[in-house]
Amino acid sequence: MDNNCIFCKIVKGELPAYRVYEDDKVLAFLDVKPVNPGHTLVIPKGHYHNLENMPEETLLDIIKVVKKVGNSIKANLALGYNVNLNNDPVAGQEIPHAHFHVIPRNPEDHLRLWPQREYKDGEPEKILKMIQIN
Ligand code: DGP
Repeated sequence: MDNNCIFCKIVKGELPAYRVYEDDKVLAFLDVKPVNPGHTLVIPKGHYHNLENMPEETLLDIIKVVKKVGNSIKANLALGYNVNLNNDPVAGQEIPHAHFHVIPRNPEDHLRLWPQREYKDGEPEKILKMIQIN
């Protein structure tokens, strides 16, 4: 737990939240500024900054809850959903307590996500050398 962390305060019940699901390790609650209604954040109850800091068992606990939330959204609210984790400030992470966004999607939301681009000649090979895992 981090006493200055908003999400830790939500876990402890010191700040209010609309709780979609919780168990002893994971909490899912409505995002206060939803992309679409039902936009849910799934967080570990323990304080971890980002994906790399989280133990694999914790990640497994969380992804199971992401699936539960996704199932409920698809059964009751939307045709599908996006799962997103903004990892680090440069990627848009504002709250330094790792969280998955589960965002309900319907055709009429007209949301267009990623702008896309083409690779230049030789670029994929160069990038692959940088990030390939051996
Ligand atoms: P990110 O940019 O990935 O760190 O997303 C943070 C999300 O958290 C953002 O969509 C808004 C949401 N949020 C921030 N503060 C609160 C809060 O106090 N309560 C709730 N329910 N959501 C919050």
